[in-house]
Amino acid sequence: MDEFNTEMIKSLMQTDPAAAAACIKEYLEKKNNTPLNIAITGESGAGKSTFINYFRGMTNNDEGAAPTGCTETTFESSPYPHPKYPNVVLWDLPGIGTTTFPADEYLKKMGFEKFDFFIIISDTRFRENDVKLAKAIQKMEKKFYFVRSKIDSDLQNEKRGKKNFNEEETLKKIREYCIHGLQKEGFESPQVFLISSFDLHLYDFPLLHETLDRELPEHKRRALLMAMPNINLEVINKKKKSLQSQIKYYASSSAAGAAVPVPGLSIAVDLTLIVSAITTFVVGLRLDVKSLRKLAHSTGVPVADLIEVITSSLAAVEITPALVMKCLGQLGSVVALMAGEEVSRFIPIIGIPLAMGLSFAGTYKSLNHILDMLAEDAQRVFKRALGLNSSV
Ligand SMILES: Nc1nc2c(ncn2[C@@H]2O[C@H](COP(=O)(O)OP(=O)(O)O)[C@@H](O)[C@H]2O)c(=O)[nH]1
Ligand SMILES: [Mg+2]
Repeated sequence: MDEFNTEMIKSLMQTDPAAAAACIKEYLEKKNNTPLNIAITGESGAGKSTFINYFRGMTNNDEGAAPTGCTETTFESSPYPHPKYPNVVLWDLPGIGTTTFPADEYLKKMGFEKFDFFIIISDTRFRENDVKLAKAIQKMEKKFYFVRSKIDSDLQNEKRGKKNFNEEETLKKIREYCIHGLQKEGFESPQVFLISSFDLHLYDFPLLHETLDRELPEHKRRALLMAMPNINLEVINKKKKSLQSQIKYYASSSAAGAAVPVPGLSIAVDLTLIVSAITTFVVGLRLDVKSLRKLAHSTGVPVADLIEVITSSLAAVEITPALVMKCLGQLGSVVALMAGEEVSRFIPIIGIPLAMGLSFAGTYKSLNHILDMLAEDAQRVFKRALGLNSSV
């Protein structure tokens, strides 16, 4: 089902709650698996593969990383799915300069239709090939974004040679130089994003995310957001809000497919669904063990220091039904089962019978409470990681 079919769910809830639960689950799964295909193009050595790796929360040396620092020999695009969100795929395109194709031919060979947008990377000013490509992409009614890479090394070089080095001014100079070059090639008011793939939280990468977020179709935004590294507190907060908006579905499905009575909640809920909801939160907020280890590695902050600031018992561990049972049991007394405003509004819409409604409200409140705790943990981890070292 593409859209949430409230009427169908409502009648199913009365006749066959388990089928209703399955339907809601399918809806959630589909919504969480929206494909997003991002094409990364630019000349050989521009930093495409490195960007693809760091965007996916990897380093150039990780298993499954796109090979870097090599001469491009094959004329093929390679897909690199995000390790946590395989619906989000970054495509490593060969530099158009390594071929003899004109831009439109190149795009056809790359299968341009499947891409949601293009990122054109250059580690210097944009060259003729980049411009031809951008114009061809425009003609095919697709979006493109100019990214100027390796800003960290520009800044370092500039610092070395100058007494009164000013970062802001240097950035402005590079930006203007790129924009000016593009204007000469016939782009009226081009936008250029300055980035360092090793430090995605710095320079213009956050702005690139904001821009993409604004220009992508509604249903694709979530896919991009969840795949984004935690570059700032705002992204963490947006992830929280996005996860929050799905809790009502988890809760209604869990109540409808009721199975296990949880101590303290005094009503039956489907624990596997709650486990899966919490796992989604933990992974989305990058509080799983693997993400924390990677963060520790890239920032040089020991993983124990990151774990130290975590207060919830659900982060940095494997989420099991037993653990969730324990946590919900403890929450049972804390979280009132009284339905909040959003809860009472949602229950009649979806047609949940009263007894289930109680369990819905319990699950809803508990999941909200858990998400709040996890989002706070994610913010603390972010601050702790950034406090001592600047790279994320
Ligand atoms: N300092 C710095 N070096 C980078 C950055 N991105 C890529 N590189 C280096 O530039 C070289 C070429 O990068 P690569 O990703 O292989 O470029 P590709 O040929 O476009 O895929 C490698 O040695 C990278 O380590 C960056 O943001 N900063
Ligand atoms: Mg490459």
